[in-house]
Amino acid sequence: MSDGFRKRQGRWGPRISVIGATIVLVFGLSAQQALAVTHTESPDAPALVPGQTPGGSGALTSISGSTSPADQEDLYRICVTSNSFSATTVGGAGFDTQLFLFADDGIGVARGTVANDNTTASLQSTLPPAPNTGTPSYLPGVYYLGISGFDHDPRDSSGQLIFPSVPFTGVFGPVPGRGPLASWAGATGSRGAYTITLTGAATFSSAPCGGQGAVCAGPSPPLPATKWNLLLAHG
Ligand SMILES: [Ca+2]
Ligand SMILES: [Ca+2]
Repeated sequence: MSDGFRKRQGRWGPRISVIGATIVLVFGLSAQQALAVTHTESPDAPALVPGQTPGGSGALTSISGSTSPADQEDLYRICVTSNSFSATTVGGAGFDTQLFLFADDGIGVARGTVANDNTTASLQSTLPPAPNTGTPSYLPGVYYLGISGFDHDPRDSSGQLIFPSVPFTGVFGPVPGRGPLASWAGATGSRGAYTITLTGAATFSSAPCGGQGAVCAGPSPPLPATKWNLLLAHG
């Protein structure tokens, strides 16, 4: 090996390492970004099961859409992957939103799981991660995520509110004994464009759901209302 080669190797060796690390970093980020899905409503999402199903595969990080006087609510079919699930319109909407999560019981029935109208600081909404980390609260599986403007609420087949309506800042489980989602009704107020930011979610066709079936089969019992009400009590 000539002295000239050693000098060239000594000069370029670290740079090649840096370039290689940069390539790995760039391609690594690209692979991660490719797994994240952001969904835009198209056409208008239905109000009832099965809702609209964001396509693609991998983590679902946001859903954007809109409501209007003729389009009071939207429902999306998603996969909840863990207790880290959360959904929020804070910073993502200019109107008074409400968010609702329903568990798919395996036969396409949407059972109330958790709901929020307002955060303590805004008229937008947040469904927080599950409060009891010791046991699964969000059984991984298929869920329906609903959004509406205040005060248009989901109801069961008897016309009963599935979730408590007040206080507006409450994070509520379903009212005991209420049935699955059958209709929406109530006051119609401000509507508009929204972006729901998600964590702990994936598209319907992704693991652990893989489309209808698999982990999603069978009942996904909703968290007892008291669990969520405790969360509210503890802020
Ligand atoms: Ca819509
Ligand atoms: Ca609200």
